[in-house]
Amino acid sequence: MTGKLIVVSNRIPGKTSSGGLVVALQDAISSNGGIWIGAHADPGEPDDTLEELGTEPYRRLAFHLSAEELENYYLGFANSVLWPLCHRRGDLVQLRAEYERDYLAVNRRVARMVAQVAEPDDLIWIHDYHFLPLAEELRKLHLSNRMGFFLHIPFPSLADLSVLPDPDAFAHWLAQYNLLGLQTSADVARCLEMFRSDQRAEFMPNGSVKFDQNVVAVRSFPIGIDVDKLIHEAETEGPSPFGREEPEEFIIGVDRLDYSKGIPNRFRAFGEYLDSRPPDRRPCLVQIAPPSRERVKAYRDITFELEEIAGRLNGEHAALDWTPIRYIHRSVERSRLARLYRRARACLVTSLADGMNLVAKEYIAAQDPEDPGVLILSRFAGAAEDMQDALLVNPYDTGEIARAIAQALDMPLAERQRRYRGCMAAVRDTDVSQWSKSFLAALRRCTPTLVVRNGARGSATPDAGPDQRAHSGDIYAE
Ligand code: ADQ
Repeated sequence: MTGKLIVVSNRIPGKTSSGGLVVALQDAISSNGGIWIGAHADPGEPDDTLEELGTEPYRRLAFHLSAEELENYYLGFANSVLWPLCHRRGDLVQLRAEYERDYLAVNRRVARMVAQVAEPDDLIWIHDYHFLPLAEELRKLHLSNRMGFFLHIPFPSLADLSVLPDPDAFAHWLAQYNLLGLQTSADVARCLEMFRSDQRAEFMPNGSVKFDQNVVAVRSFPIGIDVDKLIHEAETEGPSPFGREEPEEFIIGVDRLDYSKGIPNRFRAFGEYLDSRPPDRRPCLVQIAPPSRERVKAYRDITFELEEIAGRLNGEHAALDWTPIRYIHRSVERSRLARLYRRARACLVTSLADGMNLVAKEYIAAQDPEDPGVLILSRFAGAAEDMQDALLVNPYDTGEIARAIAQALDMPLAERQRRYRGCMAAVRDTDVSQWSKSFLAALRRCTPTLVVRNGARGSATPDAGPDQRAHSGDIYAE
């Protein structure tokens, strides 16, 4: 008998959220009185009170973060330590004692609030790097529930982890879950390498990891999108998303403005392509990049850098009736985005590191199968593991990206269709409802952790070994 599902993530869906992850979890969470717990959009008193945001179609409960917690836990430890560390940017890590202190304190407080609503048979599914130590804190409160964790961003390498003030804590936090879900098999390999190098860990015959007295299974669950919904949005006729200013031929880039997305190199590569293009070709790069985490310096720096590069390239190449880079520094509504994807001859995803990258999947799903555009995809995005039919590029090599742009714009129809079919099969295989179902099925198969009041504990996870690959949201790492 399984009780309700409790989902914990930093962001809590709004009343009318229709993102893929929200939709995918809706059924599981609405049945048996499920609950979604997350941070309130407004800062407030850091007490142990959960505010009810709504009960339909499931309960949404929010905790408030104080202004100081927002600074230290969210912008600090989560986004200025863990985010750069997991995206191979140790140079951007900002270590401050108060960041770590408040990260742990928020996790302790959230654990107390989860404990207020959790019953013994409930499944608890925790999302992302904001809550790595949450299971450990819940176990300290004697919760023996099945707990699963899904990391949306890349799993760090051992070398990256050594940047942390207490690298051993990372493995200990993760070992308190029953199931660890990662995006790709490369992430699973890095996670297992971490456990292999840790004397406290022991490998079980089924590949699960015994750590202290707990057993944790590590598996990849590549996340995806709500494929049919995206196809529907892309096929729905509507006015041109550009109004009267539709470019003849354009390439699209859609990202949160984040240094991990490799946007400066994308602009430089487009500049190199413009230098070498046939004179009669005047494509545009439409880059949509809403600001993100602007209070962190690294994010302000990249904003200036991009404005500078776009300004320079437009200055060099523009004509009175042609602006090569159209850089839109805000969000675009989803149905419009789907129509933009469909009209774009190519999509540029040039992440230097990326857990999955849903834009790559959205672009493919939005294409017209008879006349599809081409996905140019960084080898360092998790999506590349399954989407081998994309034009794969090294995002550090601007010459290679420039050549891929030329190849995409000149690609014969038959090759475009073949590549589209290969990518679309991967997009279908990892549909977000499949992703959430397989994660929850694997979590249900785990045996709950035994929590003994003197602190000793143990569990067993018989079926969820690391080799069984599940195939795959749309809550994303903000
Ligand atoms: P993100 O880093 O935010 O997510 P991504 O996977 O590309 O990256 O998801 C972004 C989502 O936001 C997509 O659905 C996209 O359409 C939407 N979006 C981005 N820019 C937008 C804009 N200007 N207007 C409207 N919508 C926009 C994190 C990880 C990823 C992982 C996801 C899900 O960093 O690697 O794929 O979580 O696990």
